[in-house]
Amino acid sequence: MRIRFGVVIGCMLWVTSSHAKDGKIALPPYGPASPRAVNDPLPVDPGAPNDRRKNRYISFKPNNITGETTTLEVTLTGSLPHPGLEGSSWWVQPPLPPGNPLLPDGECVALLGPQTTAADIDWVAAGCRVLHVTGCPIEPTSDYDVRAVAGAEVSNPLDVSTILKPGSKFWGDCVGTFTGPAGDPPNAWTPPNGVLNKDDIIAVIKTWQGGPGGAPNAAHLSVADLAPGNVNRVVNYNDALQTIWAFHGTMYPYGPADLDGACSDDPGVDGQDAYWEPVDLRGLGIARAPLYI
Ligand SMILES: [Ca+2]
Ligand SMILES: [Ca+2]
Repeated sequence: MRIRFGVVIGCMLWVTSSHAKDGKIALPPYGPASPRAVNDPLPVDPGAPNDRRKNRYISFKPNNITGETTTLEVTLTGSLPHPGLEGSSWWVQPPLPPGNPLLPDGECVALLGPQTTAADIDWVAAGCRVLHVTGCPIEPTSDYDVRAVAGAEVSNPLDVSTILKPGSKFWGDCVGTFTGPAGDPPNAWTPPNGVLNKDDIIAVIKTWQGGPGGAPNAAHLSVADLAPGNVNRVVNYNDALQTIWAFHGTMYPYGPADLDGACSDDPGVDGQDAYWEPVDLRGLGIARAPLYI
């Protein structure tokens, strides 16, 4: 645990600026009144189904001190899709209402947004033993630092990364292979294997068909939810088609994220606009025909 001096200096400058502007000293927009120790966020337990790299989610344990609250900051430290955004930070918003059929008990989903709307939350009491964070800033082939903040106290960063680019392509590698009923563990997808093939496409389609009592080879929501740029926390035809396009060589199509954590140029409400534009696949002069659903 340590005090992050950049935050302290930033707060001093911010307060000074506010004072000079209107003669008042405003309180910071988050955090309790008194600094205190804060636990470091932790990786998901080794061997757990979510202990893996993903495309559009990062997953970790908030690990706040029992009965106390923290605000979670996510900083982009490395990016192949948008290196110009490296160093940018967004803040985890309140967890979305529970009940998503693709999420086990004790797991939550939250979006990224600006600091002004950051959530100061007892994440464990909120039922978020594991937190899956998504949004436009979470992209494949990227690295992030996650810090917990409580007043002036800042945790050590937890380093988390999304998938490595598979082969000559840059995204869509969701899983490895399906273990089957005799596998160890049985009926589970192994972690992304650096290859984008039929198994990744099948995993997304089976998750789309899944849900409560659905296909036994459905993947986790955070594994199969790839689209649109402003991730919608459901797995449907759009996620399946994006995986197919990725298999055909289409590069990651979304972003960059803005300061609010949104994709300002997200192609359409559900990404459909991207399908209407013929694409020259791999520069070979082969135009992809529009696909109608
Ligand atoms: Ca794969
Ligand atoms: Ca989706």
